[in-house]
Amino acid sequence: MSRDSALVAGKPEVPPIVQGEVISGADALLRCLLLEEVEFIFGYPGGAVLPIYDSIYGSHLQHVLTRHEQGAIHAADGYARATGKPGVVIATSGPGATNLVTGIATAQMDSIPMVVITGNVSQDMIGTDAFQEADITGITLPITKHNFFVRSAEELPRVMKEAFYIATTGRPGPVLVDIPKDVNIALSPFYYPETVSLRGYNPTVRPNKMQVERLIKAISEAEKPVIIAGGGVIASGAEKELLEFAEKTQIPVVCTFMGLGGFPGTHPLAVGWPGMHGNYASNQALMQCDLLIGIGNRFDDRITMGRTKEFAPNAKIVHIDIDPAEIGKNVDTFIPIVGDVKLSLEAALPKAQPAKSKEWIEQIDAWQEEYPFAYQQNGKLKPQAVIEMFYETTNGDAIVTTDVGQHQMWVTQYYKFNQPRSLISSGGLGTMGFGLPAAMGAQLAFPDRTVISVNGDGGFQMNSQELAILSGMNIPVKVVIINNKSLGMVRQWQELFYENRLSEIDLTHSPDFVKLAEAYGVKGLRAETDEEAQQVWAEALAHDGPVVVEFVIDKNENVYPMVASGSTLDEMVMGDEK
Ligand SMILES: Cc1ncc(C[n+]2csc(CCOP(=O)(O)OP(=O)(O)O)c2C)c(N)n1
Repeated sequence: MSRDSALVAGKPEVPPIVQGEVISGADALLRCLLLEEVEFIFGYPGGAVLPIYDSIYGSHLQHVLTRHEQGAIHAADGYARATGKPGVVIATSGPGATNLVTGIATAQMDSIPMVVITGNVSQDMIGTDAFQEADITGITLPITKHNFFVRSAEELPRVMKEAFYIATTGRPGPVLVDIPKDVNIALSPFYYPETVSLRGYNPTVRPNKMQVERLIKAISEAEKPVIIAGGGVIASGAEKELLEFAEKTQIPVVCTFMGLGGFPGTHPLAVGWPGMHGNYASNQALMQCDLLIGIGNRFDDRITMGRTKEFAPNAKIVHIDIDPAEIGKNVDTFIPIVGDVKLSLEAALPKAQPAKSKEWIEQIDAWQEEYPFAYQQNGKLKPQAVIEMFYETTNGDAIVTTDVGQHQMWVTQYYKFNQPRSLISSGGLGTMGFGLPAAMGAQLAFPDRTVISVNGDGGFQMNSQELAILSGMNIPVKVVIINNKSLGMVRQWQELFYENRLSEIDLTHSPDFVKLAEAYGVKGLRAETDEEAQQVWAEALAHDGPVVVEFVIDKNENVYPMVASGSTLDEMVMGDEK
């Protein structure tokens, strides 16, 4: 291992790492992180990880002390989604470890690479209900790509090497490494392996040539082809290949929520995004197409509406995915292609020919024109207009994180994502409390970009304590609260499907968000009218530190269009606007 590979960007030189040197498990862990070129580690200390925190003291690693472990893991996740590099988080045993669970499940559902380090009690105490003991490998088994319990300081470097390898290869995901306290203290010679070889773990990255040929033939026979591009396009860095493939074959592209930005949202072949709150053209295109090419997507029930038999009923389905378990999981697949999305598109590109799709594209364009996302002005501050203002004032160049709820849908309806990794949102798990800490991680990775964190008044209050970090480290996130004084998305469902019996959604008794921001040392602004919105937003953008901007909107605003649960995609409720 060369000395240079142990350098961390922007940091003073790390002392040479000498193979075979006898050091503690905790010191070995730190060296592994430096060798993996980890830039930031988000975490929270405690008894079981004190040896690690002692090693961190004075080290070259940048540790971010969040105010809650959940803040730490979502921040690491936001860093990973913004950069494509693994996010790293550390927590102590017991409650520290269990506070990570929601964040681990969030990363797992969206295939985000993460290395999660937890401490545990000493091995002689395991299983005795010792103070702050929790079986975190048992708890996280179903929500990690893989997890490790480290038994000796000697095996720690190999385990760390494997953890980074598993997290970042194949279908990415979170890997947990649980290290008991005695391992952190024990001394052992440090050897960091150069390579990893894991029996039974060998992701298929190259697609089968015959299946690629079948795809090319299916395109030549199709008249109404559609591509549905998912998060796998972004994970494999295949946006250029997808653009070339779509242009060459003249196939319109629908992006899933996780795929937004994987294909430019303003491109003439871009249709929009499908599903429960997606646009009419995308949903019609999926229902009427005769060839559906799924690329790095998973036919989630927010798109199929769980009515998998009635989904794309006339289409031959092609499914390209690195994870063979995804193929045929939700929909019957005509042509399965197991492989890395980028390599699969590269294999198809030389043979790709234009499809007979001219009339089909005209039909989709007509749908887009007739049924765009639309809203009516009614004299009140409109959340849709606020999001449009974000898009216009940033030229679509910002990284936008969201929380979960109505505001999340408005962001994806009214902000056009043209670049990958510019939308950061919990798609699969739908985790409230995600948006603010994720923005912190993204902004640390990209200090010079505009990062906007859009939150509801409910979700914001789930991790608002992380304002302390924005303030303390002067991380210039523009934190937005779309305040409808309620759990808006839940209210919408109760209004539409529970005869307006509004049960436990009232958030009137929330803090004064401007004062709360100020209490943390963050600038706070509020807007209740269009005019104020323009003014305070200009002020927020001009401010070079963190800022909280509250936009007070009508509490009865709903998200449309909508496909009700249990309906099919062509049964859309268009709302007042259409
Ligand atoms: C941790 C968590 N708890 C509960 C939910 C269920 N849920 C989904 S949306 C929503 C309401 C969100 O309200 P708010 O944050 O104010 O955003 P809005 O919908 O008003 O934009 C709730 C409670 C969730 N997604 N995550």
